[in-house]
Amino acid sequence: MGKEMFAPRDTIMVLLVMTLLFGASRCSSLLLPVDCSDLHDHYPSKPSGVYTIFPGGPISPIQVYCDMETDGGGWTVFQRRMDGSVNFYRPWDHYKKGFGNKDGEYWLGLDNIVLLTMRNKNELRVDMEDWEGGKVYAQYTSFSVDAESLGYKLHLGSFIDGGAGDSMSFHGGMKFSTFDKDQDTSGGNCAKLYLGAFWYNACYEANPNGVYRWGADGTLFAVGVEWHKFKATNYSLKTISMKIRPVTSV
Ligand SMILES: [Ca+2]
Repeated sequence: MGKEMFAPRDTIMVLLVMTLLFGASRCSSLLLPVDCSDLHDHYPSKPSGVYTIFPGGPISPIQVYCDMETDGGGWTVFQRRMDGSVNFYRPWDHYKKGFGNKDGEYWLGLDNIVLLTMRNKNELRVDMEDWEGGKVYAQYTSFSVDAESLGYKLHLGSFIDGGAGDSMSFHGGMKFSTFDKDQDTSGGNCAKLYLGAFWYNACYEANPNGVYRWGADGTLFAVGVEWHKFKATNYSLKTISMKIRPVTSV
């Protein structure tokens, strides 16, 4: 009996866990991580990579790239540019739902970003790299995005400089704009002018969803993947990634 008990008991445990899993109205953070930070808390040795998270509950899994290295790890990446393989000049519906490849370039989708930032206070980190090997970042003490009915308005906290300079505060309080939905504060259409999609003001200091170009290029004015406080106008970055992580209460 002593020998036999082991396997059946494990089976019963698995069944019990499955019952809890599918019967629960709220997801368990241990079994169904809500974000990369949750995953990192429970499995600290997991490397950076693509994981499944459940910010909208157990019936709506999404795949995302988790940065498990930068500043202690646990970052949920919602935007990433690295090689120009994905076209980011896309309409509203694409920015709402998300597009691209999770192990490469992608936009996670505004609805997912809303879900990820509505529950807890999150910080934002933007890592970027130029074509000369320079690596810098910009960080913000809080980051959240309102629902679509409010235009996906951006809320940003205080800036912390990691060498990039502050090119994002200019976009705080702005609604999101794409070429087919102009919610910027300019008389023109910023998304069409600068071939991107963002929380445009009139128009931008950061254009992370612009056209991927190989460094300095002024052929078309300011349409690149730009961060003005770092490399000024007409310099398209080699990489940029935008990531969030819950802030532990202070
Ligand atoms: Ca406009």
